[in-house]
Amino acid sequence: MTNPLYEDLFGKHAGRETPFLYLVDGKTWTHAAFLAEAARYAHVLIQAGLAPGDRVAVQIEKSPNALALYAACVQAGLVFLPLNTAYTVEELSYFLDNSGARTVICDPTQETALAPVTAAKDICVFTLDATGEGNLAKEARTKPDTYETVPRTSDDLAAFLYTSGTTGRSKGAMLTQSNLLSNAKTLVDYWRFTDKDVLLHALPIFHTHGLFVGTNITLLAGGAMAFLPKFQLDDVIAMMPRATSMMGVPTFYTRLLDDERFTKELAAHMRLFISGSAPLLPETHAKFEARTGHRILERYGMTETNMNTSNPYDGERRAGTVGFPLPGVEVKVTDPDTGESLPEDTVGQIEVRGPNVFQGYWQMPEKTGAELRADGFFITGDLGKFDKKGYLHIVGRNKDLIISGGYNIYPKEIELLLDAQAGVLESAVIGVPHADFGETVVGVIVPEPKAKPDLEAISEAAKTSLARFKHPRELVLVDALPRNAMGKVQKNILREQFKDLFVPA
Ligand code: MLC
Ligand code: AMP
Repeated sequence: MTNPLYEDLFGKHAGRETPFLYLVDGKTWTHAAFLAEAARYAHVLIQAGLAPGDRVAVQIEKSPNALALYAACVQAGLVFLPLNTAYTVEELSYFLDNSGARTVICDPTQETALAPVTAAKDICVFTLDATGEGNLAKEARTKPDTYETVPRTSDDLAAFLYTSGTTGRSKGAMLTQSNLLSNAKTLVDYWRFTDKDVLLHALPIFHTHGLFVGTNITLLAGGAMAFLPKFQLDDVIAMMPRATSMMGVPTFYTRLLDDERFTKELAAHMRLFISGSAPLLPETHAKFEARTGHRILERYGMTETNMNTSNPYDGERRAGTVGFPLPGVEVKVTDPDTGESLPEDTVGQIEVRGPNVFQGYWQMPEKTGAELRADGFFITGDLGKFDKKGYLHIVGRNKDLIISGGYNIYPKEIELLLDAQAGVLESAVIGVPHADFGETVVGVIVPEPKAKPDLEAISEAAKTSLARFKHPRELVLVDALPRNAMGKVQKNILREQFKDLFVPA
């Protein structure tokens, strides 16, 4: 096979006039229409001078066309680099610099804002919006609807996904064709996906969950998706009767449970509900079962590794656990000091090895070396333990990370911004419980002596630099930060102090 990822996900559907995407407005995209659009995009990109291995940065709204761009990149041997639509121009500028992408595809409304950045870096800009309009689509209309697939091997890079870091600098996780394909194959079997499945897809397609887990599995199994622009309750409820399965972050499930239209009858025909990207509270699991009779299947993954563990399809789906290592994936819990494996029921750091594990961080050998051991085990930064029955429990994180509505937020990035503001001596950013997002961001600020930092001006500064989901939802002033004997800020004390800010005790 000359391009395994393309052939297994896309190519094998060539000529199929069967539905692939069901849209909210009642329209349907067949596999054939989808592949033709992808082929046209591939022509445009290659004619613009891109060569196999080049990165293509993409920051556009979710749509069938946006997904076709993923297929186009795979077919043309380009490295797909999707970016959260919430990222600011400042953030995007970093990703372009770091990745060396010579092409960016953005929404037409963003072209002017991006111009100073793209002109300075001599980057080629294409536009594409959620309705399939923009200069990329316009050029594509004149192109043939087939494209000769560019040969690639399993070890060639297929995608870069950026993930933030504890130092405040995002890292490009390099994923090969086989990283993606091996995981998709495992999950199709484990979760029993077939060509009869219609996945209710309301996740964004710029992260592992919506792009690789949801989409790759559906394509590999030959099924279809009810493809929603985003998680919007009315649409989810309206489209559920069409679907057989759904994947979501815990916020999806708590929002559904808060809506009385989400009944046992509405969910009765569903085969499977899967949750991941953030901890699903056992309470949500229990409420969901009481309402619908379904036990949500929780699994655990990461940008760097795709999916690592899953509760079983048959057998007990244990609330508060992320199940067993997937076939072909090794998971161990180790002592952070010695790296030795720990016995069951003992908390340690979670390490993962398998064909799913990425190749390293783009041009960051030191960071790669610190997290990816020479023997292939990746140190996830999550803390957990195996119970007596072999289920993995995630009990915390060894990395300073906040997960809000399934988005990862690294406090350091926000602290650097807060520290740079007038009147701020230092700051600590923490995650506190939040009913909708699970956790939300709070900035704790120590003013310089006699200074009175302007909190509104600080919030404004956050707006220009940081994506909205990273903004502190509350800024509080304190006299000093609690520190241990080593001088390290004790965030656990701050988290305890501010735990009732959004969820009153
Ligand atoms: C949106 N906002 C968020 C937010 N999402 N703020 C904090 N955290 C989030 N996750 C902002 C909006 O910009 C808006 O700002 C305000 O919060 C309220 O918006 P909303 O309309 O309520 O939010 P909504 O658009 O409905 O989005 C919420 C969400 C979405 C949960 C549906 O964030 C989402 O789809 N999350 C999924 C993330 C995901 O796919 N993670 C997978 C990562 S991969 P304002 O200005 O109006 O106040 C991974 C690996 C693995 O982790 O294991 O899967
Ligand atoms: P990301 O870097 O965005 O891919 O997020 C990966 C992180 O999300 C993991 O390291 C975990 O901390 C967290 N995560 C993913 N799935 C789960 C889950 N089911 N339960 C708890 N945390 C999870």
